[in-house]
Amino acid sequence: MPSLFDPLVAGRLRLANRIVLAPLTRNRSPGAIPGPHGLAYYTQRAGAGLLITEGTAVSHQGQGYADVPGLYAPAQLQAWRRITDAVHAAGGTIVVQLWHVGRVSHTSLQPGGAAPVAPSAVAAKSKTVLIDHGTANFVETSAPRALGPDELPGIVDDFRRAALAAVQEGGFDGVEIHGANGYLIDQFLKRGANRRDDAYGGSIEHRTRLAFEVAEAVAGAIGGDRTGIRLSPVTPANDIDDAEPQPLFEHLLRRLAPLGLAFVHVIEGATGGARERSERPFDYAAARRVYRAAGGSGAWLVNNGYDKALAQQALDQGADAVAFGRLFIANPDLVRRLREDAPLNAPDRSTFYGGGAEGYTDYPALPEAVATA
Ligand code: 8OZ
Repeated sequence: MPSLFDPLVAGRLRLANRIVLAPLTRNRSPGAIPGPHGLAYYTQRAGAGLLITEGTAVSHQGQGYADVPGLYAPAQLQAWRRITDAVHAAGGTIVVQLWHVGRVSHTSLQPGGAAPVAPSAVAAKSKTVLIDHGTANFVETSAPRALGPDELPGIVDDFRRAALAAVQEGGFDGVEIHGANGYLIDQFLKRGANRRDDAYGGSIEHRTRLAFEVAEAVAGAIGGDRTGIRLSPVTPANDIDDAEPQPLFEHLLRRLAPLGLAFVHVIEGATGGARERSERPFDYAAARRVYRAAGGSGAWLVNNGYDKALAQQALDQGADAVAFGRLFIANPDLVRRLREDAPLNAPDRSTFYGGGAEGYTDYPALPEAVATA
């Protein structure tokens, strides 16, 4: 059985170990341009086998939070390029998370102050973050309008174009499609948000269409072997729900299998919360078997509330790598700390969203080992 510290080949990605930086929204990119401290933040964490960036909007319409970065303007791509160059110089591998929030947005963040877009005109009972004079405030999301069928090719194309720009101009090693946590792709997947009766709503086949078309377009543009996707079968995040997640996600995984993706990244349970939801049971091992039986060879990456022991147990049970969020916020040298069973810094929630270097790049690494003569 591999250990967390063994290397992993995931498609075209070469991971030095199986400890992954989870994608983490930090709201420190004013003007949607990766901010001044992002370079240090990612470079400090380059010891991870793989760094997955924070959610990064594929289009202005895909924006739903204050001060999160994008991939749709030259200045954004240039700022990312400086970060990816620094991560590569530090020996790291980095993919960008492609994000369209759908209905989890606010008119003040949308082009022309328009309503956010969604599969159906059903508001999410959830909040987003706006920043006012440097202070992060949680506000209700705005009522969305339903996307017309003629608009969906454009959204698929936004993901494709962003993926291509990410690797060609941003210097990324690949991308992760954000298909999780109640954002646009997850909104199409799940009945709670998708009330459509066209080719993108209703049956499981129809509800998985957008996720598949995005994955197919991105894989077609940059190669499946440097494309991953993040899924959260049962999370209630952003007011998302589906009463029958098992057949839904097994169908999606069967469709994704032939694309030759580098990895499938699964959030187990409620994002950032309970790993089991008794009201929404899900058999992750069965889903993985379905994916493998359909020929899916992508690395199986798991996430949510892992510590070292639980992570090693996941590898023993067939996962290929484990993504850490909160532990990686507070411990830039998490790989070393886990290897040495060193004490861990505790994350400070009050600096998760917005602000500057504090709580972002100032968590200390362990001192360098003193050479003994
Ligand atoms: C926390 C705050 C804002 C956004 C996600 C991108 O849940 C997010 C997110 C998390 O995937």
